[in-house]
Amino acid sequence: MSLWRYRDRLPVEPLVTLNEGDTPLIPAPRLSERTGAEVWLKFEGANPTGSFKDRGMTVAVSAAVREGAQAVICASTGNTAASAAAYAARAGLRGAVIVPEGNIATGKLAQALMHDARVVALRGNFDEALRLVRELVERHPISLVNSVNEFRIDGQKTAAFEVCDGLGEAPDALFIPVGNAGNITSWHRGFEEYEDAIPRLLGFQAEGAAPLVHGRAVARPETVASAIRIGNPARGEEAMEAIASSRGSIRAVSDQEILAAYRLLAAKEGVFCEPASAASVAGLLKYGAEGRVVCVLTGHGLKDPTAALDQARSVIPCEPSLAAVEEVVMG
Ligand code: AN7
Repeated sequence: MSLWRYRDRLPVEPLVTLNEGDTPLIPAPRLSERTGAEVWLKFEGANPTGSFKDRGMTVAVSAAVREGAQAVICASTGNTAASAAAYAARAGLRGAVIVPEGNIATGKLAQALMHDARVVALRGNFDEALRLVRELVERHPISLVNSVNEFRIDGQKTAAFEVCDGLGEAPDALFIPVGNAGNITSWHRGFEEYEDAIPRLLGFQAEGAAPLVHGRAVARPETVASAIRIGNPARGEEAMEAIASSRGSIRAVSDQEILAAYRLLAAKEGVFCEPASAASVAGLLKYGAEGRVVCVLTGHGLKDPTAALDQARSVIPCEPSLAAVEEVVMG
């Protein structure tokens, strides 16, 4: 099974696919107990490259192949780069990714390099990278696979279909991290096309990178959640309209709140996501919820081993004797 079971609602044929989608919808008993809501986690880290980006990339790269593109390019905080590199490799296209130097998680960098993309570390941030690739594709026949690409949005809307099919109806609210605001736009489109009630869309940005919360671009965004370190979201206006029409909201969570949710998910629910993904659960814990709610966990925890090792307990060194092992295990 893959998201291509919804192919009648997608604009291209599956020319390039790694069987993405069909990700687990996991009940969260601890979070439910804590909040009083019925909480579910949509674990998008289970996609082939470990993030929701694969949903959009399979459609966007299929379209690029249909159109005869020779290469695909994106600016990225990391996950789009990993996904674009994988699908370009699969398609036999050249892949180029522009990432902010020093601000991309190790796993994502390893993926982009292993999939043999040309990886460019820009001495600038994501917003500058996106501006440059948008100019570049004006001059060359390269397909831009950032979420400004409509095919990306169409692919990513299938997550909403899966949730509605999984629960039997749309949930009351959707908690979701927001960076460039492509994904929240996609979920909105998905719920709309599913022809069911649209849940309240509750988007969360990191405090130091919250342009949509403040209503203006942030020149120097900062957050531990490198995936959403974005100061000028490409789909900001569209997302704000979607949020308003759903009677939802966009709010900020601090890095501390993000990291607390990140640890709680791993330690109490057994679900390991990356820091940016935990912004949805940080929002749930900070602002509360009622009814049946879904938190989108956009990327896998293994993407960012450095963040994990920073947050977790230390390993316990031990001499190779039974007494010593007994003490550290049972003590
Ligand atoms: C784990 O990879 O923008 O609001 O270049 O990787 O649709 O941008 C990643 C974004 C949330 C925010 N969670 O989604 C990129 C990039 C994770 C992410 C988001 C991203 P959008």
